[in-house]
Amino acid sequence: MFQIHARQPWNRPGLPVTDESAWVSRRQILKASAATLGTVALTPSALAQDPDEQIRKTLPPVKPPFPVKRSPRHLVTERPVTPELTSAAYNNFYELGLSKSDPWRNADKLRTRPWTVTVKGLVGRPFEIGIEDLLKEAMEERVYRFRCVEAWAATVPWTGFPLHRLLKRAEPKSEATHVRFVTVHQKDLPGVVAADYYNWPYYEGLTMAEAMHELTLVTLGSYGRALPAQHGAPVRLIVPWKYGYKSPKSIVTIEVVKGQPKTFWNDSQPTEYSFESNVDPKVPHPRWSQANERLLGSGKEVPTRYLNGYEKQVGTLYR
Ligand SMILES: Nc1nc2c(c(=O)[nH]1)N[C@H]1C(S)=C(S)[C@@H](COP(=O)(O)O)O[C@H]1N2
Ligand SMILES: [Mo]
Repeated sequence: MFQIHARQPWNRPGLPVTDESAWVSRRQILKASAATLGTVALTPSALAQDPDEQIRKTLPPVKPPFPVKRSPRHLVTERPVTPELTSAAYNNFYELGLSKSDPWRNADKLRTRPWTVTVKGLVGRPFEIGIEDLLKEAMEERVYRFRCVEAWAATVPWTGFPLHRLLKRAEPKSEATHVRFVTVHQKDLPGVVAADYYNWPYYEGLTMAEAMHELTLVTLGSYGRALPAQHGAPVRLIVPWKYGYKSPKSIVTIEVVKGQPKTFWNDSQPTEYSFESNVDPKVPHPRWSQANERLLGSGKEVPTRYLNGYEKQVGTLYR
């Protein structure tokens, strides 16, 4: 698999390139051998080394308000939901490290309490909301396709509520055109320390129409529990028709602005990651095709869908 957001030669870190697909297959091999060996493999030390057990430990316990009711209007029928442990073990969250297994391995390093989200900028009523109050909002579970620009894809049940609820509460001014999002800045996180050539904290943006769209989800949970660190605890955005980097994790600021805001990946590699970044099989990345995608879990290759299969809902935004 290609190294996705590969650094340019002049800023490439001196880190060994971690082969993420090797991790996934190693996990499968370990599981397979454990199954073959039967009880022999289930000694306490073998169990402690079982990769699934290690990953499971990073998942928050299920407690109220989770799980919440799944929305029948937001389902994915043509592909299976990605197994929870597969999603939890293969992530892009550069603050927690640059390889796919770093985020879950470093999950305990992200501090997620206390947590406040500030909604500000060109609004009549700026406000702050604590994580305890965010968790009191009416939420639903939505199963969405998820597509990383690296050409892997997942299908994930997310729990949350539409971003437009928070934006309307803040009363955006008429001159506002865009919304920008900023991730928490914890300077001691391993990826932030290792990749000091990036412009931390991570920041992203959407047009006002995209931000106000019903599909754009303030996300507090996944797989019927609170978000684990590696998925962007305690609160992230999910924008299912765009490449994954348009879905910032661990958000602390939502700012309504005038003019297109700068974004982390576009600033870092402008020729490779555009502001819009809609999923589109016909627009190749400069270094690889986007015609197909690989489903996490099965590894099956399937054709990429325009707007990640959400053309019916969001197509009018781009015509
Ligand atoms: N703060 C922050 N948000 C981020 C990223 C990141 O490195 N930092 N990576 C993005 C990318 S490239 C992808 S593909 C998705 C991955 O989300 P997942 O790991 O929950 O599947 O998160 C996005 N949000
Ligand atoms: Mo991504």
